[in-house]
Amino acid sequence: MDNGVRARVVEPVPIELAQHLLVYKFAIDELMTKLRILSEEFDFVHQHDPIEHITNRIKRPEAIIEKLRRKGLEPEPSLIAEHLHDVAGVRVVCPFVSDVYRVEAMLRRQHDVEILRSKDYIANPKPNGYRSLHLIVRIPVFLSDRVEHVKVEVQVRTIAMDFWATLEHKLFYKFDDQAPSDFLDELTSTAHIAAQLDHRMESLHQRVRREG
Ligand code: 0O2
Repeated sequence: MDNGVRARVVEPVPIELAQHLLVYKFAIDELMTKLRILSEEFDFVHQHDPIEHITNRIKRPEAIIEKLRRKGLEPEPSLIAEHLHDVAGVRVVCPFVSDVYRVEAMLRRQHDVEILRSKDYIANPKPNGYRSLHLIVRIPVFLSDRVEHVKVEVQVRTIAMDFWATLEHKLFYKFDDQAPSDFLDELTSTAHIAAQLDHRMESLHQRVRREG
């Protein structure tokens, strides 16, 4: 039926793929537990919790298939582990910029967490002003008959960075990648304000630690 509305074709998700994604859920569960322990223990010892909140997501099977196709690959479960590193995603939101690096350092000290890649968009923000610390980590998941080493993308950012990125994502997608340049300039300018806010809050935080 052609009624002028373009239908979205939804491909069925192969059972094999759905089953394959289970291990990414387990990797997220393991990492969430590690991060919760670090948060609680650091708070107990230092009376400061470096983690405000943590969220996670597993990439939708349709998005996985689409990303593999974009890379010129067949949607084979066996290709996912090698070619995609953001199937499992964990986002750690911290109060202050120093906490972002503290969380990174604590993860690096865990012997069973391999840091495969680190992209510091705080030291080097994206041209649109996006800031966050991105880590690709690999952790062992102990299954009934084997151990799988699973990649997880960890984004660590402050509340201000998260505020900006969440709203930028909402606003930008309204334009379907065709946002006017003055709109983009204004968004970038708000990112600079968020960065200044982080800087000032960090100064206050350091002052409280010295004088408090
Ligand atoms: P979602 O739904 O958050 O997963 P690759 O992942 O290898 O294809 P690259 O360049 O290595 O691409 O990834 P990058 O840029 O290090 O990180 C991609 C993710 O960071 C994005 O995931 C977003 O979550 C976040 N991100 C990167 N740039 C921006 C930005 O300008 N604005 C916002 N709001 N978020 C950003 P996805 O896959 O886009 O979506």
